[in-house]
Parts: sequence; structure tokens; C-alpha cells
Amino acid sequence: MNKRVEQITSAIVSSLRNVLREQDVTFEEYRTAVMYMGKVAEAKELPLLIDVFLNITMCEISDAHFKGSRSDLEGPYFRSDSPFVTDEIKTMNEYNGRPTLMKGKVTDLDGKPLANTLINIWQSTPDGKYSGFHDDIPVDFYRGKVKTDDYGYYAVRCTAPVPYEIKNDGPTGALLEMIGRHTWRPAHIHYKAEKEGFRTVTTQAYFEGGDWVGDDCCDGRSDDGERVIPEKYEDGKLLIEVDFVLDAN
Ligand code: MBD
Ligand code: FE
Repeated sequence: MNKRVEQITSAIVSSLRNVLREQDVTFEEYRTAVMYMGKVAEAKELPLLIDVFLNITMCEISDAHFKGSRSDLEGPYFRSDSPFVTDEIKTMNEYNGRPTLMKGKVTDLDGKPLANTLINIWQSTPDGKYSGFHDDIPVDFYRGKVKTDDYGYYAVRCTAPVPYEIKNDGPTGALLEMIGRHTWRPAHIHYKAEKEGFRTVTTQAYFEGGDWVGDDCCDGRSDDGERVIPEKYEDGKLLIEVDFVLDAN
């Protein structure tokens, strides 16, 4: 017997039963929904479907316990086995992406630099594929781990991300379309900052004026500007500056 699992399971079942009653759901609708969940699983889209609707709520719940950097969607495409990189995250030349410098600083709540923080950075290819998940793209493309230096700084080169469309030939895209929602996310970069003794922060960066900013099909936090980066350049490269403030555990 696991009390926590019992409590949450009972609460979910009770909420779902209320929906069935309120909506006067027919057997045909109920069976269609069961079949739909089967299709989602078969298409290996369960993590995607669940993150589209619930990931942001988890971020809000978690953030209420901390004072440092706010979190944002992790999404279904994080890989912990990306390579360590020092100056460059590998990209594919065929896409001719805009050269970009990603840098920033990691501190604790008092502003003290946090050296040796591990920052995972990942993004999709310009045609919406994540390495390690789609088309057998090796996991060392468009992903990497960097470490902050003695002063808490990190810097790495990559290319600029572009808007991302959730595959609309799969069951998740089909549901979004059926409920009148589009399937686009603004151009984004994923980050996960990890340091022993501190809260791990997963977040994203977006671009000022970018398509779908403030209108994300996954309700990510591009709507209030906090992680929306103005277009700046350094040494002829697009500059994406993202700092992290980590809560001690
Ligand atoms: C993504 O690339 C993503 O970041 C999220 C949150 C959901 C689906 C695809
Ligand atoms: Fe993403």
C-alpha cells in the first residue's frame, strides 16, 4: 500500500468521473477516448501529449517553493546523455543556421557565483527534430553540457532556433486541431542547470518579436517577457544571454 499513490489516484478518478457525469459522455465517446489513448501510446506520444497540457502546471507548482530562477517547460525531448562541450554545440551545416553565442552566469540567492554548475542546453533542428528522438540524429547534435567557470560564467556557440511545430500527423497534433488550437511553439532553447546542493532549474529562452511568442500551444512562459531575449549581437553572432539563480536545497 502506497498512501501517496492511493490519494492521487483516488483524486484523479473522482475528477474524471465528475467530467463524465457533467458532460453526459456517451459510451461511443468513452470508447473513442480509450482507443485514442491507445493510439497515443502506439505513436510513442504519451510524454508529448501529457507535457502539452500539464508540464506548465508542474512548473507553477514547483516554483511556488523557491525564490530563485523560475522554471519553464522541459518538454519530452531532454536527454541526460548529451556530450560535454567546451566551446561549441554541434549543428548540421545543411541548415545554414544563424551563428549564435549562448552565455550567462549562475549564482545563488545571495548573488555568489556558482562555479562548476552543469548546464544542459538543447534545441531542435530547424525542421523540428530533436536528436536522440527523431530520424536517428545522433545525440551530440543540437545538445550539449557546459560547466560554469570559477566565476559562475558559461559560454558556448550554436545556431539560432526557429519556431517549432508539433507533428500534426500524430494523435497529439490531431487533438490540438480538433479543439481549435494550433500546433506551434515559439523558437526556443531548452536549459537545465544542475549543481549539487541546489535546486535543478529547467527553463527555456525565447526571442522578442518572434512568431508564437505569447501564443504557445504548450502554454510555455513566453507570455510575460521574463525569458524573452531581445535581439542583441556580439562578435557578429546572435547573443542569447541567460542567467540562473539557484536556491540551495
Ligand atoms: C517541445 O519541443 C517542447 O519544448 C515542449 C514543451 C513540448 C513539445 C515539444
Ligand atoms: Fe522544445
